[in-house]
This record gives sequence, structure tokens and C-alpha cells, in this order.
Amino acid sequence: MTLDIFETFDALASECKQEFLAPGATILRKFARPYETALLSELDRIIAIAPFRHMQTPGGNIMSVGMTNCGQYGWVSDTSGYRYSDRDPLNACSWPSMPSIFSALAADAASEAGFFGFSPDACLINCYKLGAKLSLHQDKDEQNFTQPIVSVSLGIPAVFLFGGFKRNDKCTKAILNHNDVVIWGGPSRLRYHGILPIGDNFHPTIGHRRINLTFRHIF
Ligand code: MD3
Ligand code: FE
Repeated sequence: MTLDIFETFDALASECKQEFLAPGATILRKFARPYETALLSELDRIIAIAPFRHMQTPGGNIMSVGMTNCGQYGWVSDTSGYRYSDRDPLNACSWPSMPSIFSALAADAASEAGFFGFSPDACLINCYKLGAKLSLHQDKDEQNFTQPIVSVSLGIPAVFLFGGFKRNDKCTKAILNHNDVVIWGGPSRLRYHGILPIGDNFHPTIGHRRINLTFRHIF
């Protein structure tokens, strides 16, 4: 019997360790390991077309996290606000297409956490270097909160903050490591979250960086 390569990855990945974080929020430790090599080569291709850039916030600050996108829509920020756009503002071209290995990983991880039929139309790619951080925020620029967000962490570890539904609600901390995948859906979809400043660290394949992919369904 021949197994499709994506089915093979999924079969291996589903052996991973699953951790409950909160209702609707599940950590799949090392779930991306079977996909890693394919993921990194697609990432190189995407970055060559749409490089990481530091976007401006509506308040006029420059974000410490470098960002780019692939898929039909990409998240962008500038002095007129946050939004999803089907064009890269640097060149007015479409974003690089979402590789099938990306959408397969996202759908496999979502179904592992009980969200079936997830089909992302956007992937935001964040690049953290020493000191980069993401302040506490909610992800609410998407139109469809019934769909989860799937995140994939690569490279050096980060301390993730997971809060409540109000900015001042108390936060829990979790460490996200290379190849960890987290599914944020249901009642966790609109919780506040952030990333503490990245420490001085080194990963043998990714270097002094952390790269995070977030898969989203916008419409
Ligand atoms: C919890 N990214 O891109 S991923 C973001 O590591 C973002 O780059 C962080 O927050 C990063 O918006 C965190 C984990 C994550 C993503 C989306 C969420 C957690 C979430 C949406 C709702 C609740
Ligand atoms: Fe977020």
C-alpha cells in the first residue's frame, strides 16, 4: 500500500505529546518535526519573494518583530491601521502562494485538536531576533472567529503569555519550543496573548532567531 507523503507526516506527527492549555487551546509538542525540512525550504522560497519587514503600528512605532505573509491574504499594519490585504504593500504583488505542505500541517494539527476541515487562507510569518517582542493583544482582524488559529514555532524558544478576555486579566506563561504547534480555537480564540522579549540563544538550523507561522481563515 502506498501512503501519500502528507499522510505519512500526519501519521508520525499525531504520535506527539498533547498538552491542554485552556478550553479550546491545545499545545502539540514537536508536532511539526516530520514537516520541518519541507517547511524550511518553502520558507526560504517565500522570504526570497516577500522578505521580512518591520511594519509601522497605527501609533507610528516600528514593530520589533519582522513580518511577511503567504497565502491569499496577508496581515499588514501601517499608520492607517491593521488589516488583511491580498497584496504585498512593498511591491503591490500577490503574496507568495501558500505551499500545500503548510496548509496540510495546519489542517492536520487542527483536526488533532478537534477542529475539522480547517482550510487557512492566510499565513502570517513572524521573525524574532534578540529583544523582539509582541505586546499583549487580541487577534480580531479576521472576520470569522469560528475558525481556529494554528501557530507553529521554529528556532529558539519564546515565553508566551496567555491572558483572559480583558487586557488586565492575569496571564499564564508557557514556553514555545522548536516544532511546537498550538491550536487556538473556541473560547480561547479571542484571549489576550503576547511574546516576552526574546533572549540570547542559538538554534542549530534556525540560528539566533525564532520564526512563528500563524495560519488563519480570514473570511
Ligand atoms: C492565542 N503571534 O501573530 S503565536 C500573532 O509567537 C501572534 O509570533 C505570536 O500572536 C508569535 O498574532 C503568538 C500564538 C497565538 C496566535 C494566535 C492566537 C496565540 C493566540 C490567537 C488567539 C489566542
Ligand atoms: Fe496574536
